[in-house]
This record gives sequence, C-alpha cells and structure tokens, in this order.
Amino acid sequence: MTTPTFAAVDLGASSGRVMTARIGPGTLDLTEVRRFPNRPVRANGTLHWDVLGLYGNVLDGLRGAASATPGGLVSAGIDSWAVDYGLLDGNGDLLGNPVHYRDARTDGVMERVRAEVGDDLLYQVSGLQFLPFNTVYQLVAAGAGLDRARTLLLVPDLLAYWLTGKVGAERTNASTTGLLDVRDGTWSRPLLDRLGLPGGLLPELRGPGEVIGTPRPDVAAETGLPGDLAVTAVGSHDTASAVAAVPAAGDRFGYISCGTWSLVGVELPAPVLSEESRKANFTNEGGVDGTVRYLRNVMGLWPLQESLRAWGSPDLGALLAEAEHVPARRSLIDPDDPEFLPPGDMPARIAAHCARRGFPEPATRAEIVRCVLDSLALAHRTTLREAVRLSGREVEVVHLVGGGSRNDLLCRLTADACGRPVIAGPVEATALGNVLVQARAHGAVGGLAEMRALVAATQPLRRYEPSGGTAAWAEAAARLA
Ligand code: ADP
Ligand code: LRH
Repeated sequence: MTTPTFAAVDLGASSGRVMTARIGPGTLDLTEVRRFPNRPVRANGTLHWDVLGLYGNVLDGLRGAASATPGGLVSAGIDSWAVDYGLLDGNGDLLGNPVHYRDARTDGVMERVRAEVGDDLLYQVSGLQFLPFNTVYQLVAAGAGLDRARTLLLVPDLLAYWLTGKVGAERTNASTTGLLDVRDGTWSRPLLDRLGLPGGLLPELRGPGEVIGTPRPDVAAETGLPGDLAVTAVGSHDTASAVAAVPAAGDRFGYISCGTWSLVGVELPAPVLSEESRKANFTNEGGVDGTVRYLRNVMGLWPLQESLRAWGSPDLGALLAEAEHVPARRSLIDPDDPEFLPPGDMPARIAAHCARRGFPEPATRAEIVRCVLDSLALAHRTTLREAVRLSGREVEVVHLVGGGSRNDLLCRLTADACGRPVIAGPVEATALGNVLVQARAHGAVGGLAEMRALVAATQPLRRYEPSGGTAAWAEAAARLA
C-alpha cells in the first residue's frame, strides 16, 4: 500500500506556502511545493491583503502538488493568520478586499467598546486578550460597511469556499474573533446583540478534521485537482496548527510559535478566566481536540521584519552574525508597546523608544537587531512566567517553532532568559499541524500525542540549554518595567 499524501496551504503574515506530506507509521516527509511572499497593499488609504493574489498562488501550489503526486492527493487543508475576513454579498461574491489587521481603521475602537460593554463581559464571553485588531473591533469599525454583506468568512474559510463552494467557520480561527463563547463554543448571541452586530453574517461552525467538500468542477478543471479530493478543515488558525505539531511529550511544556508574532503559552484542558488572567491580558484560544491555547501575543519578529524592509532587505544572516558581537541587553524596548504595531519606519521608532526609557539609542543596524532580539527574549521570559503563574501548569521545556526557530541567537537568548531548555523546530510546524490533522481525519495517524511523537521522531530539532545567566535577565526585566 502506498503512503498517503496530504497538501497543506499555510498562509503566514509574511509569506505563504503550499506543501505536501507523505504520512504513515514512522513517516512524515514534508516537501515544499511553492512559496510566495504575502505583501499587504495600501489603496485609497486602507491597508489590504491581496487576497486574490494569494488565492492565485494557492491554486498554482495545489496544481503543483497534484502533479507531483502521481498516486493522488488524499486531502488538502488551509490555515492562515487569524482575525481577518472577507465579506460576501447575497450572490456569494466578495465585497471588497479584506482589510489588514494592522490598518488604522480600528484606532480607538477597542477602547470605546471596552468602555461601553465592560472588560468583564468581553473576557467572560470570549476569554480573549484585548488586541485592537480582534475581529469584533474590526466589525464595529466597519459599521455601515457591513450593510450589503450576507456572509463573513475568515481568510482560510474564504479560500476553502472558493475551492469547494461550501461556507463555514472553522472553530480554532473562530475563537480569535471575540465573538465565540469560550465556554460553550457557540457564537455569542448576547454579545452580538449588545454590540448591534448582525449575527446572521456568521456561518455555521465546523471543527478540525471535518471534510468541507470537494473541488468545484471549474476549480478541478483549472488545477488538475481530482474531483473527489477531500478539502478538510484543519486547525485553520495557523497558531492552532503550529501548537498541534509541537514535538512535546506529556503536558509539562511551554511553546513559542515564533514568526511575525511570538505566541507564548501553555496548552490547557479548560480556559482560565480569572480577573488576574484578564488583567495580565492572556488569551484562551481554541486548539485542536478542544484544547485551550492559553497564551499571549508578543510582538514577535515583526520589528525585525519591518526594520529589514526599511533598510532595503539586507542579508539577515550577516546581520545576525554581527549582532552576536553587540553587548547583551544594552538597549531594550517593550516590543508590545502599541506604537510598534503599524507598519512604518521601525528603526526610528525603536531608537526613540530606547531613548525615552533611558537606554542608549542603538546606532548601527547590528545594534538595532540585537536590541530587538534581546527584548524579544526578555518578553518570552516575562510571558512564559506569567503563563505558568496564572495557569498553574509546570513547564520543564520550551518548544520554539516557526521561522524564528532558524534564528540561532534568538533561541539561545530565549533559553537563557527563560532559564529552561529550548527545543527549536520544526520551522514548518504550522504546515505539519495542518497535514497531521488531515491525516488523522483520514485514518493515517492517531491522536494528538501520536502526532507529536511522529514530529519528534522525524523532524530535525535543536536543543539549547540555559547558560545559567537568569539573574542578568531578571535585572533587565526590572530595568524595563
Ligand atoms: P509568518 O508565518 O508569521 O509569516 P514565519 O514562521 O514564516 O512567519 O517566520 C518568518 C520569520 O522567520 C522571519 O521574519 C525571520 O525573522 C525568520 N527567519 C526566516 N528564515 C530565517 C533564517 N534563515 N535565519 C533566521 N531567521 C529566519
Ligand atoms: C500568527 C497569528 C496570531 C494572531 C495574529 C493576527 O500568524 O495568527 O496567532 O494573533 O496572527
């Protein structure tokens, strides 16, 4: 019997990829079929995602995946960054280009909603970190822009709709909207009514592993995809897929899903909705198999990405090598300061932030890179400690997955700052989580523990032991506080 092959479409905020994986007992071979940049576009003053450009790349990637798999693909699944959505009119046509979560349209909206509705209700219903771009605040900002809309689809659900013609809302990503009740897993009617939002826009929920449908005939004809290919719902929130593929054994682990964002937390069986948790601004997002991803969004590698863009995209490897030699923790930022959220001149914002907080202004590119990485490692430390304190979950080891796991300096700094061993990798944890959930749905692998053991046994990982310098990190945290 041949080993079945699955395709993952994984769209991150900085790039997208289509990958295939052969999955069977002791086998998990991931192959990249297509990778493409994900570049936001500002038009008429609004920052958009180029969703049709992305979809074109997805179709090309799936065409490539199908032709590279002579035995035939069993299934394909789609995940992407969270919170953003497209709106369909009554004919099922897309109404305008989805707006990017970093667009300024939500400025001040979260504060207004919090004042009107109250933090307690918002947190008790959704269990979510207060982030200005949560879908709920985007919808309030959109206001009359919703009038012609009949259906709201989160980005992976929108692409799945174009592929199959079927609408639905996958649960892990729905849990990032602020409109899903964290206790009973249904859309929160009381919150929708309270905010005056049209609940009819929200489609029926579906869970990871449910088959969504098969390619529409025109899609099959255009891509060469078999007409009977199962398009399967996965943990369509990229972070849910990444956490599903963390190569952990047991439950005493923390994770950092590190790319554009660093999602830092633990996996729990039930949400933590305490007042302390709300004040610490922790989130309870839905994971695969009804798990709770108890975490905080840390600004991640975005400040580095945006600095590189400002500098005309110089070689990252060379800059990281130079940054190794910059003295540690000389200049620090709080990466979670909202001033770093929008696109724009990042190096200037970093320098001004350091000066304001009494740190030397980083002068060279290498100093800026070092400042960002030291500050990110420090934020990893602070957030992990908070996650442990608020959840009571012991953490013996930290799994750092995603593109950031390629950054040797960051992994080392994170192990030192957290005072825990860091296991770095897989880089493509999200795509792996995506294909593994499909494989399970189609009988090629067992439950979460078996999926994780398969990742641990087959994927290249690196281990970083803490060097014992946690006191210096504690002192840095105090200087920044
Ligand atoms: P996202 O899914 O949010 O688009 P990724 O998980 O793809 O993010 O991670 C992208 C990040 O990974 C980049 O911003 C970069 O900092 C880091 N990265 C990618 N390749 C390398 C590399 N070779 N060395 C160090 N860092 C890297
Ligand atoms: C990471 C991510 C994160 C969300 C953000 C919008 O890609 O999905 O989990 O908070 O993007």
